[in-house]
Amino acid sequence: MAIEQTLSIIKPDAVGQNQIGNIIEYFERDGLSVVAAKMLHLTQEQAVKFYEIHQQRPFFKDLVTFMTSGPVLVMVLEGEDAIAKNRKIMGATDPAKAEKGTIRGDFATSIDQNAVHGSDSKETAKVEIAFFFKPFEITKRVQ
Ligand code: IDP
Ligand code: MG
Repeated sequence: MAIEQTLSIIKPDAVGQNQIGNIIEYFERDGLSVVAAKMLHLTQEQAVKFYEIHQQRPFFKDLVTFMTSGPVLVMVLEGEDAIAKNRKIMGATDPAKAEKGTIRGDFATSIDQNAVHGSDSKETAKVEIAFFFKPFEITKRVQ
């Protein structure tokens, strides 16, 4: 295992429910650290580009509408095995299948309004981090 960075987004449903602090606690509790963060209200163009891999899926239009419906918190999380660890902390895409104690199990209300996004591989983490952050915006933690 190695120290990795991954992209996390707290989605408009969870931001709207004032759950930012509670959700970040799940990451920190499991050893992930926030090394970059910004609050954004995604434009239609940004959401389409970010999710372009899903362009052909039936839910694409709804996904873009949802992701542009309110502000999001975009973060880079760092830690041991961060990409897989973040996915584990998030829980399954469909909150009905997500275990209690995972973010989606505890905060998500439906498969489309599912509280958080997380990169799913080393390659996507790299691309997704670069989508939102310039290198100088990502900090080095001293511990
Ligand atoms: P992930 O977020 O767990 O990586 P993906 O399959 O990459 O899941 O899907 C991206 C996002 O698209 C999901 O988080 C969810 O918001 C939405 N989504 C995925 N599958 C469905 C679906 O069947 N209906 C509605 N929305 C979906
Ligand atoms: Mg995904």
